[in-house]
Amino acid sequence: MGSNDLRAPLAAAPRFFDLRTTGSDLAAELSASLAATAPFISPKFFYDPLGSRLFEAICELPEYSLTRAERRIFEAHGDEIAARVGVDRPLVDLGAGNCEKAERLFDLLAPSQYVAVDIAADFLQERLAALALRHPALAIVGVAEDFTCSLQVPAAVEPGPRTVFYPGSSIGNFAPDAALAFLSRMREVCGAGGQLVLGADLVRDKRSLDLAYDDALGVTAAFNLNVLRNVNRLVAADFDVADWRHVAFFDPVTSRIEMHVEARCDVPVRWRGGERRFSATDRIHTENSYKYTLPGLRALLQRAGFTEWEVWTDEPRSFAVAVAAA
Ligand code: AVJ
Repeated sequence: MGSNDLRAPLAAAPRFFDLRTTGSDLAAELSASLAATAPFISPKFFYDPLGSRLFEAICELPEYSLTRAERRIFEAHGDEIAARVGVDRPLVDLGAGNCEKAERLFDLLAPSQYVAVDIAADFLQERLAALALRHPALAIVGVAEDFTCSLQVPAAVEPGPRTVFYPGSSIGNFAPDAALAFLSRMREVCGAGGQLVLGADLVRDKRSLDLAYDDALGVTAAFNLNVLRNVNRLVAADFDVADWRHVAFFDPVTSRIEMHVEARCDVPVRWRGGERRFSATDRIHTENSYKYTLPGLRALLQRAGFTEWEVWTDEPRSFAVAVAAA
């Protein structure tokens, strides 16, 4: 209609599937983990809307070099990576978050379909709507699910061979046995002839690893402590964030970063389904982030059944991107 007709190009709305377990399953899981002898909160509970944004802020921190290191590897070796991965395949992005990493690969990989999977349903849906406007010709599928429990792909996802994209060293959240099981499942999702594109943070000096998870601005502290607010919302708990402090360190023996929230004083906490008194210095374990060596990474891929792979690293060898054939 005349001069008002300045519309965005027509884009098919992303199809969206919510495969999350019910809220009551999550609440039961949380309640049990808070009551455990060694209390813990799964890192998947970080990603409420504020937590997703705090994680984006972490990726901008000078101390948290992972995201930039990975991006530089894709910039420097994109053509070689694309040559191994192949074009015109469905691209299954696990833990898609703001979808920026995958979007940077669209030109190289020319995916036949983009499948973004994440536990943060609202955040994902919002980012996919914006993505669809920038890529009106791309078929986009959003899947909200807790893929750490069970990775399912809806029937709307084109069959294999597929490219499974698991960047950012999120594999580090899994203990070695669970990482192996999860990689084996990713291999099935790839299908014969498909490829896994995996990012893994590498072991380096303890000081720089400690700082990456305990930055000077306290952004990681806010990200970690915000989990208590999400718990308050999910199980009607009465955590007061001010009673807790952020603790994060690299343990060279287990080769992992551990994050905890630590009670500053004696605090009683109640939630729907339980209650517990925490004493000063008691901790709740909120995250592990395993760091790999190159031989360790190759051994893991092999044990998960991948047949061939190629690994690229950045210059100080702080991060690795592997492309592995299913
Ligand atoms: C999203 C799991 C890769 O372990 O580095 C960042 C999450 N935690 N800072 C990581 C995180 C604290 C991140 N992963």
